[in-house]
Amino acid sequence: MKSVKVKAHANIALIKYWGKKDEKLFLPFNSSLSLTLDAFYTITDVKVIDGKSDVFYLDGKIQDEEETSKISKFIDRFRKLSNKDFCVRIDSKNHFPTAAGLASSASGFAALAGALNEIYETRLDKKHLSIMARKGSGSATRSLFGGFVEWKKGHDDLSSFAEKFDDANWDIGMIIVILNDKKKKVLSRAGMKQTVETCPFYPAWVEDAKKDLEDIKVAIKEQDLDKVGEIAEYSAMKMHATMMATRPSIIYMQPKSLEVINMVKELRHQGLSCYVTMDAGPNVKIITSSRFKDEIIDKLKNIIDKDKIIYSKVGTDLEILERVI
Ligand code: 2P0
Repeated sequence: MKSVKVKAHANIALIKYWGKKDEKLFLPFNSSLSLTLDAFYTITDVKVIDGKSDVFYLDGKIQDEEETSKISKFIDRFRKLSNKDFCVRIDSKNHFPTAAGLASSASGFAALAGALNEIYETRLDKKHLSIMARKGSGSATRSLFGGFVEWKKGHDDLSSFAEKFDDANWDIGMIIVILNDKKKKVLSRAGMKQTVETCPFYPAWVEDAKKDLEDIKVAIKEQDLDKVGEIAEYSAMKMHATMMATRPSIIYMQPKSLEVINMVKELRHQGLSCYVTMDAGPNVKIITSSRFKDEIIDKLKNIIDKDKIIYSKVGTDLEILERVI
């Protein structure tokens, strides 16, 4: 029986993607740039089955019709491209809390796209696979690659894709502070739409993101942790400002998030290189390096359970773990 097992890592944007120009094609208003994380990943098994509909297991639980039909629509793209109409059973396991603002959809759709490319023998190269993954979830387009990854916004289906910008073969990593691993209230997709439609500052966000992207690319090439962190923090805080200035306002930050942010600022004042970024949830990610991480984690332990603090190094490209075709 044909089967494939694929691993893809999560990514955290340093220059954030927030808002779609085209909701059907998942074309973003601005280009983004992320760091792939080693400690958070999805492993997806896909097997050919005899049935007339796909079967979808997430973290060991069979998914209902609604969830399965979303995935089936994504699989249909591969069925159409390959002219093969067989159905599949998917077993996807997230090695981190789902929907906690840690972008499990990114590694999830990246792993799924990688597995479907094998099982349907569509032979898409990484660029075209990234275009496919994008249509599952925007941020998934970046999770096919390790290191620093740029998602070029493009202007149509074929020009919007991600590619590796830099291997990140230097001492940079992230401390993930998990403040809430429950499903979030306002999903990113709805939050983005509301921001585009009602935030009066949104055009400024789009315009400013261009410069942030150019600046961070220079900082990455210089392997300058402080510059990279400073620009990333700026991008994240601007994104949260646009979310807050919607009608009604969207506030992902919680009191604990602010406590961590203030602690990071204080540690920075004391000379440690550390900067925050946040996504569509209350969790805080601290951009730092192995040199500073222990000292930062020690401080964090005063206010957060130690099992909710995870240091991650840089993750690698999508990996095919097993392939029986
Ligand atoms: C990012 N986020 O760049 C931004 C920053 C959250 C905040 O991409 O609608 O799951 O599937 O394209 O990719 C999370 O949103 O949204 C996200 P869809 P996605 O990582």
